[in-house]
Amino acid sequence: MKQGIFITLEGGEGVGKSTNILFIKNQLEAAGISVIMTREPGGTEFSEKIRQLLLENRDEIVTEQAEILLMFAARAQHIQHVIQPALSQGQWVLCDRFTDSTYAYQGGGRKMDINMIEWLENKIQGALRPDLTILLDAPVAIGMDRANKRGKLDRFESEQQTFYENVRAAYLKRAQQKPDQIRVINADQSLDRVKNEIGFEIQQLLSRR
Ligand code: Z5A
Repeated sequence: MKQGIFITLEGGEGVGKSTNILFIKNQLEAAGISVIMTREPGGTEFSEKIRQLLLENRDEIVTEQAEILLMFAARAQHIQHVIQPALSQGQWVLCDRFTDSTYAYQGGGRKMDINMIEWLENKIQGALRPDLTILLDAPVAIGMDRANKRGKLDRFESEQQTFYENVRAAYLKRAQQKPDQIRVINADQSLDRVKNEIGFEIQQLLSRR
């Protein structure tokens, strides 16, 4: 059976990943494609528990080493139990965040060693990489403002603006390094325009299929 296609959505907080993922799912289904929608950290019962651990505000400081290992622990479960089986059955997988988030948040935001991230990526994922990544990009203040309007902030959302500037810069650098995989969409425009641009990228992918 033909292997499915792996699409990821990336970007800083509040850029519109959750809003646009459903739009992509509908577009793919309209083209007759069977697709599953999932997210990171999370996607399995066990990984969702790790997500809770990672996002909850707590008094004990979570070390960056503990944080990155938990991200990859959740990812290992997710790949083994959800992503890989779906792709092997020919289903397309649409994932809200994946390893480019690790490069951006732990690499860019926390300044962790990129070689270590690469090492973990190779060990945990083997050859698995997204076929297409939609990177929603907006000035940090815009995303923070959208997230703030939602109310209580989680452990990541409580980070300072500089952290998010570094996350954004790391994402844009990655997009430059991986132009075949990562498509940057300006998320600082009306939702209709964002959807149009995402729709175009998905059409391109469908036409290459
Ligand atoms: N993390 C990590 O550090 N390392 C990793 O390896 C992984 C993750 C995988 C959880 O992610 C955290 O985990 C994340 C990084 C870290 N922390 N942060 N920040 P998450 O995906 O659950 O958290 P999030 O990015 O904060 O999600 P979010 O705030 O829900 O963002 P979003 O999904 O991109 O935004 P949204 O909910 O679709 O939109 C936000 C609001 O803006 C909403 O009211 C929309 O209606 C509105 N919106 C969206 N687009 C527009 C436009 N174009 N115009 C106007 N308004 C808009």
